[in-house]
Amino acid sequence: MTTALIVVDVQNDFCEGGSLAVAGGAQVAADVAALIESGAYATVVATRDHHIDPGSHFSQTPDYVDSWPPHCVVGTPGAELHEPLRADHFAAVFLKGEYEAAYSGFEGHDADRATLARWLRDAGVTAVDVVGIATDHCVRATALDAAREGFDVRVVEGLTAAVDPENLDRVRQELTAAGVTVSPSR
Ligand code: VGL
Repeated sequence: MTTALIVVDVQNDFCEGGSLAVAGGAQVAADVAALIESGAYATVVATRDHHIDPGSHFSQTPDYVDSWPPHCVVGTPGAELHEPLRADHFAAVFLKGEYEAAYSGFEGHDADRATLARWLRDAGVTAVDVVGIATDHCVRATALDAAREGFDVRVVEGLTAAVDPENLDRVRQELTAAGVTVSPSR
């Protein structure tokens, strides 16, 4: 079994100081960078929110459920990976959401227009560990799609940060029901 690490949306706008800051985001960036540098995974990929004009996904009066303050706009610092994460930590980066909301990394594409599912299969990956931001939105959606695509999926909750921690019980149940393992740590 070849397990890849999928690092979801650890971008400046989702970390402290960003336009859609999620508490604990910067800690996730530091911990995930250390994990990658430990060499624990032979295959590591990232997803990035990559908005140009995503319609009603952006709002000046966001409900923080279906609409959000503008974030991760292409070409702005908020769209960049949060340090100490760097592009060269990743074998491929999947961009999503140019003109619509795209919570799942499986909606994205890399520089060669490969989808995440295709790329992982071509790399011989059968299992994925999913970490990143936000547990209750893009991590959730990416993990659910990974399970639908037939991968063996684990969410490492201690390496994620949630928009609303009150969502976590529901999200854990939903993931578990879909066959995803949720573990506190690696
Ligand atoms: C996300 C809210 C809006 C995420 C993205 O990365 O989880 N959350 N857009």
